[in-house]
Amino acid sequence: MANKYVQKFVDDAAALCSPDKIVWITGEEEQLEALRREACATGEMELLNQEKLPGCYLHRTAPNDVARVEHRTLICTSKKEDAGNINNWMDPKECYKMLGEIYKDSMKGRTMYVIPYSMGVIGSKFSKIGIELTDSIYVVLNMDIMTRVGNKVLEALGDSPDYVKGLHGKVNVDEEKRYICHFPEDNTICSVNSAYGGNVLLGKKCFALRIASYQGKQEGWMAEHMLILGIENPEGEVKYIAAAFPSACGKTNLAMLIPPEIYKKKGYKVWCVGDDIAWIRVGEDGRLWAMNPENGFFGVAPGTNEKSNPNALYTTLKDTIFTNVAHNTDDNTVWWEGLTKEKPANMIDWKGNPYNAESGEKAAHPNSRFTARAKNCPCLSPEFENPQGVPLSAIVFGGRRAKTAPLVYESTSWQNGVFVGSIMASETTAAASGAVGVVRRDPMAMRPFTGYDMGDYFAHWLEMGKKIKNPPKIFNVNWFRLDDEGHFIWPGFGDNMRVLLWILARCEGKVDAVESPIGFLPNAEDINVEGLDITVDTIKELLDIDKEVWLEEAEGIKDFYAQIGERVPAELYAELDTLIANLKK
Ligand code: OXD
Ligand code: MN
Repeated sequence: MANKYVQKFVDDAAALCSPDKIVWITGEEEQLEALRREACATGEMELLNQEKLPGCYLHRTAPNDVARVEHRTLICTSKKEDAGNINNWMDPKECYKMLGEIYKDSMKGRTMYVIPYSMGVIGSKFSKIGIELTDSIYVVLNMDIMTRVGNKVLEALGDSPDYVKGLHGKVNVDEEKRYICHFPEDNTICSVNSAYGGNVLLGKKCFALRIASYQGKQEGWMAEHMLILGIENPEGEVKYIAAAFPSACGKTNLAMLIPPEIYKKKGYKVWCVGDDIAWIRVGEDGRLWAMNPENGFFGVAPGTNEKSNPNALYTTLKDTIFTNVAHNTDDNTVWWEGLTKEKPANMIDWKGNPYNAESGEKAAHPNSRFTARAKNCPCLSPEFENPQGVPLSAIVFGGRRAKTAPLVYESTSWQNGVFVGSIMASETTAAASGAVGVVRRDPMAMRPFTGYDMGDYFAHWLEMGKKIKNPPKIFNVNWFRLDDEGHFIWPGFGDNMRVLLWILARCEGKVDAVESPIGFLPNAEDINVEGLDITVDTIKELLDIDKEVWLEEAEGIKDFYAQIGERVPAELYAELDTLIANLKK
């Protein structure tokens, strides 16, 4: 007998959407395999070359449905001011009414799947349970990779009402009626008219960030858009870092970093705990502990290759669902821009048409994805399944800045670190549509993912600081500084480890730093350049701070704080004043 609250949720949704059939996902391989076969029979997925890519499938979404839709993502709190100025808001009653009309009978002729899933190890007291109802097999199969699904989750839930409700309906994938709605006060998510991962795998951005950030505020913990990695030194000690970067700034690459030769030889290793989301709590030892609530990677395919991220590439070689990549029809495998220098001769593009290399079009969509199991990742941390998570030595913020931010700097306190996170920003690149070099403010990389007012979110960070006896140090990095010709100065990728090691040395009190108007900077000599073709002078250039540019930056921050509104804590305005005073000294 199912949990009565879950049963009611399923009954109510079925009465509204009128599916022909309801199927409960048990988590058993037999059931999942039957669904894979069904999806291949209907053309929803294609089975790829089972020798080269065992257990791998290709899926294409509708061309109008290839990315998250921030402008159609709503936070529906009873008071508008609780959602804040940065989120889109709708009155919950009005929103439920609007959605009811869209859902009405939308699953006629379809099956509704009931997916019980756990964010985090099943049964851990830090994990949380969700039930997603969906009319998409693709969603079921992706959720099976990204989360822990099935009967075991229902057993862990028992007769508790404490779970997050999620209702996803493809309806007719009409972009004019596409909405991703969150009701944080009801632990409810509704997603309609999309079948693209970020909008429909409700455990990910919708639950593990938007709803969970709200829960964390109520319950005294944090849900963050952060990767988690461990660095093991030659003595076998592992130190953990959580890092927040805006979407498309290389979180997956950093999380799966391969150490440069000089460190590998000495016995250093890097372990991936997570590449996108961290749930963070204060442990009994007064430190911060982080866990990755996900069970897989929903990574951007283009740009992933042998050099940029061999671990990710290896992870995708089995049990993976590829979405909107190109189909290499010569050997029934997949391809995307940046995978190899040479393009395969015969491809079907992401829209399903024969690819013409002369067209100048991309064969794979720039936001094409792989959904791959964490357990297939060669550098997955042995602590991945630890129900306690891992203790954090450092928190790192970062963005894509051509000039402003130095390679790395350290905040002067927790409060100053919260300020550093709150002023995070990234510049648009030529690769994205729109103007180049436009600054988008993205505090803690959470702009699209905070389920409540951004000012309250900053206050929550400050509040957490008061509860942490041994807080991690907070840093900011920028791998993307450009020279006057527009070339990246810092090599990036595996060499980012050199900066992470300086960060850990600071955490352990093993290295000095220099004071600057924005925080502590490394002595250039302390960033190891052995084996690189750059010199200490280049590091000096990377650490240079242009006070004029920073004063302009301070104006931008002031405007952004004003846009967030009244709830920006006074402590952060005080930090801004100190920054300006330091710059004018
Ligand atoms: C993601 C994102 O898909 O941040 O992880 O957009
Ligand atoms: Mn992300």
